[in-house]
Amino acid sequence: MRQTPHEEPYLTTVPATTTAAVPTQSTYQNRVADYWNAEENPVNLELGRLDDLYHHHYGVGAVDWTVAEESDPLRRQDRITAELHRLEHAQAEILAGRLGPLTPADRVFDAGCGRGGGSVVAHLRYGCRTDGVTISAKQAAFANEQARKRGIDDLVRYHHRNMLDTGLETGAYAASWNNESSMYVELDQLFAEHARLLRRGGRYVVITGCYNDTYGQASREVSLINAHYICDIHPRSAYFRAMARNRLVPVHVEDLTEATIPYWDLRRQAPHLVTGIEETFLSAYRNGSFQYLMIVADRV
Ligand code: SAH
Ligand code: GPP
Ligand code: MG
Repeated sequence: MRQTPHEEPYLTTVPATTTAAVPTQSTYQNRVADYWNAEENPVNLELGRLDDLYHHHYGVGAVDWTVAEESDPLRRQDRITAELHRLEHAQAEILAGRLGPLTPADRVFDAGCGRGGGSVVAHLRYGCRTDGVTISAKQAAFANEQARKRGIDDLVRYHHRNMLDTGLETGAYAASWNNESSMYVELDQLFAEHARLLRRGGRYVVITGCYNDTYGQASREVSLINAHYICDIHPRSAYFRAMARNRLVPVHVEDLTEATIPYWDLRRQAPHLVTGIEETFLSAYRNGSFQYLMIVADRV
């Protein structure tokens, strides 16, 4: 009997487990996992709580500045929280919009999925089946619990794995992405894994902070951001070199730097949410050493 695409490869080839052993994990990756297992910043949890879409990325688009002018202090806090969430959600939609067209029969791979918001956004838009991978066991468990509460846990799944070595099925994915997670890994290894997982003609999208080759080497601000998140921001050029070496051919490149500055301008004015990294991001963007970039590529 012919099985539906939904039943077919998924249940047999993608283990439902959330805590599979993470193979070949370096000491550095253990420290990264420690960071994300411990992370409970209000700027992430209070925003996510609004609609149970938990994002670990920044926002894009124009700010509604009336939120900061609100006279009632508690109401001002709430309105700023909601506005930042709206901008982070807009970022997720921009990325998801570049993955398509996709159908419910398609599978997508969310590399470095955080608490899972991006996969839910993609699923709600296309009905596609998603596999998210995070190096943090706690995040994978949290994201799976969110999917269960939404009743989509048969289609939206999260795995505690290394995105460089996922164990997911070769050539089974119509689209894949890294949303602010590529600065934790060597790009050649990362893109080799995407190229393996994507079918020919599949779509890859990355949104990232990168340092600007025209500035020179990494600036002081870029180094401070690296230290803050325990990451290793790559130069812009490294993305294109590594894509070219791994069968990923850019079809669209968008500098989102101008679009993300208003988010940071609002965030720095939110005492209930700031983490202390806000001024560094603003300086990095404004002195030209750092860029917020989206690259869309085809797997050939
Ligand atoms: N893409 C998500 C989360 C970004 S935060 C979002 O947009 O909300 C960065 C994520 O990268 C974290 O979830 C962290 O666990 C993950 N990460 C870092 N190194 C990783 C690795 N080697 N394998 C899998 N996930 C990794
Ligand atoms: C977003 O996570 C930040 C990262 C994944 C690391 C670095 C990203 C760059 C673009 C350089 P978050 O939402 O947990 O951060 P925060 O707690 O500051 O909101
Ligand atoms: Mg955040």
